[in-house]
Amino acid sequence: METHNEFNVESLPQKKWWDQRYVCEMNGFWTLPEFVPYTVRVLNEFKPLPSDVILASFPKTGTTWLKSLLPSIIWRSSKESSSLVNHHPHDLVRYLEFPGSPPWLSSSSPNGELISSSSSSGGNHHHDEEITDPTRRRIFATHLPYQHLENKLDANKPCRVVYITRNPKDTLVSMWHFVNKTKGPEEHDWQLEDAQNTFCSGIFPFGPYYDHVMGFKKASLEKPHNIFFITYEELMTDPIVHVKRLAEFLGCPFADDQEESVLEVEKIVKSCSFESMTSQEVNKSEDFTSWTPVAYNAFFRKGGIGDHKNYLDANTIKRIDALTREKFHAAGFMYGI
Ligand code: PAP
Repeated sequence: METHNEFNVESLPQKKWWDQRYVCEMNGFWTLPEFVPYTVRVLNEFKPLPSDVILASFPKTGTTWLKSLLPSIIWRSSKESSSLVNHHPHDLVRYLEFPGSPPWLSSSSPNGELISSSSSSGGNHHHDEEITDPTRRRIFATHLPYQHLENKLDANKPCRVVYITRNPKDTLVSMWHFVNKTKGPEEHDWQLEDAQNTFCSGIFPFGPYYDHVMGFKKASLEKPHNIFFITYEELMTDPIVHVKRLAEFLGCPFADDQEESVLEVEKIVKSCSFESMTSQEVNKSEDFTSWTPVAYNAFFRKGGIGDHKNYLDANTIKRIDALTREKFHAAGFMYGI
């Protein structure tokens, strides 16, 4: 039976994570205060359909990439195939818990594929075009931890979950860049040293990172038919193999060894690559998204493996690696160093 969750921001423990920004604790995980009521709505009201696909991730671990790949794989036979030329991936796949009307209730797009971004500052981009095919499978995204969603994902006929993670040091560096790029003009820079401290302490939006990853990792081992676990590094090293695996897991496999389907997979991988995505006008746009005051182009920076080496000093790497050994390796997950 579902439990009813009652949280209100004032009653939750709060801690500063940077400058004047605070996070509050909900059952062992930290979130932004403005997300609390929307998170409560997800926990109390969202009922996944067995056909739903939920992309789960800790921030900065490959969400945008999978928000391109999943629609390209799942909706590939739809007449209104969602064009990555016209749509920013974050408009194609909405977060469940972000401020705004819940995507599963969207009336203008019954499947929650797309929002209207009429509140964005520019009017010339196509990212506010509507997709109206109601027969399409719904795809949602979330940064919520497995520990919060467990009841929903354990339903009688569970939906499918794809979880992506990324090595902790690149995740931290990516988040540090993102915050400094998107902060308000009145806010101080987020110093890298502060970013490291909050990352390691777990007092970080959606943190602790390690508990987030381990929640989905363990669940994926217990329920491999429902939870697909992949790393950013695996996907980058062998995208063709993993796109095929994803399609199989999602119940929409590509035909075996037929030239046409080989070309189709290659086309999807290419169109979702960092190079292709960053060449699209919609992804270069400095307009703000309608669901968070962040420019569309902020979700693309460098896109690669190992950029932390250009930013973190030896002591920081040692500190994070020690934590990785303690949290991942000791639990049998040999990843992240
Ligand atoms: P989010 O949680 O805010 O949605 P998310 O998409 O998970 O962010 O992470 C952004 C990172 O993915 C950025 O990494 P970087 O800072 O190290 O560069 C971004 O560049 C990278 N990224 C976005 N799209 C792609 C892509 N198509 N292929 C590879 N990496 C990508």
